[in-house]
Amino acid sequence: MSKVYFPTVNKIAYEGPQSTNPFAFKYYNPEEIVLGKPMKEHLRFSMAYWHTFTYMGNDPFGGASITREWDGGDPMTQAKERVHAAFEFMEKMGMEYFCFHDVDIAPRGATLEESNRNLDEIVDEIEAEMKRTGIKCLWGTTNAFGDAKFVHGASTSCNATVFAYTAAQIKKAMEVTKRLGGENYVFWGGREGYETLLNTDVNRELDHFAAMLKMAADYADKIGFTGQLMIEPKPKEPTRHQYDFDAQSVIGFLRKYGLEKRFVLNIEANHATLAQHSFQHELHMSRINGLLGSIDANMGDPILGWDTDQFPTNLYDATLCMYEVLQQGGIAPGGLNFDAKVRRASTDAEDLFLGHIAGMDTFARGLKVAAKMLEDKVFIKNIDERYASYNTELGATIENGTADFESLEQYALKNGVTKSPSGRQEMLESILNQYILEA
Ligand code: XUL
Ligand code: CO
Repeated sequence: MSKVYFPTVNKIAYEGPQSTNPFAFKYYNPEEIVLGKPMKEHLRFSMAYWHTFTYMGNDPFGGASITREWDGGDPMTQAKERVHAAFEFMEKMGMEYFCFHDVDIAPRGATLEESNRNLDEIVDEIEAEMKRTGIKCLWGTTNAFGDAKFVHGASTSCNATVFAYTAAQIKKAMEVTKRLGGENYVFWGGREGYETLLNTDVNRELDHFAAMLKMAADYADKIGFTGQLMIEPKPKEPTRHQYDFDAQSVIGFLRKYGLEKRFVLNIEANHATLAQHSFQHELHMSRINGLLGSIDANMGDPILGWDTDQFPTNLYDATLCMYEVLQQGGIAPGGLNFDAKVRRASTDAEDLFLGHIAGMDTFARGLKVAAKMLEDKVFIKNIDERYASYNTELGATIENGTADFESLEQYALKNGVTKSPSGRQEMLESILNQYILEA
């Protein structure tokens, strides 16, 4: 019998909304059918290896505040303990996916070769645990931002040897993700941005960034990695100006370099709010461009205003997120990855469970509300009516490209402008409330 890391917690079961047991789901009922498929297939929840298994409570003003059962020992022993603790955790949570950076699972070595060897050894352990439990890999990624060599960026560094090292690191992480059957691979440009234009050639850096992505896509094809490749937008942190600012900037960048057929977007709630957007805005912009690939489900704090990566408990955001997902026909092969960490003062191992339960219940409820809103077509009907003037003869000529300035001038001179319909925003927000409360 191997070591048990969470002896005080049993498998988390669905007990329903009346339950007062903190270690039970109130809304997440994995097998419950919503719009023809089980909840768990809609939601595809994933654990973020970094926040759950490597975050020790550090913040800019203080060091570790948390100690874990798997801490201590040499880095490789600790990494192996983490694997076993992580799979025990996911089994108890009933989570079927995880996401990882290369350095979350295995310690960086003194050389690239040593780092790669460490990875291979840990991946053996992960593979065995995946086989034992049936848990799968949603996505892998590379941490090309933490180490000092990435001080000026990775593929956008002014230093070509850093570019080469980044390529090597991505190459290995892609191979590992493929080996683990990862369904996606993510690029978050941790330091791909700039601090001051006084020392930066943005044009050149963007060309380099695109070159790296093109090589990554080519390598994926070469090794037969068929998962989705995804870019995760974020406007700032750590750099003042991240190149992947938001969904629309990334879409423009992908189109400029002809990469839009190979990359989709991984949208994170807290990154959306850092860009002064709503979570739904970023999801919507990605979706209507056919580029919504996956979701980092967390939330920020409007008072603090930085990337706090909290477990999502906002029912409005979760509902509107699932509303976008349902309108797209699902999120697979992406999923909902909890890129979220417990608060620095939530120091018990139990808090890891309670945080995930809170997030899973919130999205389960959001899913059910969104499904009902969609079924009833409440908002859709209203939107259709709002644009009804485009269904007239005049509107049709504008939409089908047969109108020109002369024909429109003629129309305006003859007919003037009719009264526009009311936006009815207050009524619609109140209907949304009604669905959240009653659905
Ligand atoms: C950082 C962030 C990352 C990515 C993966 O803000 O969200 O954890 O999700 O590198
Ligand atoms: Co993220």
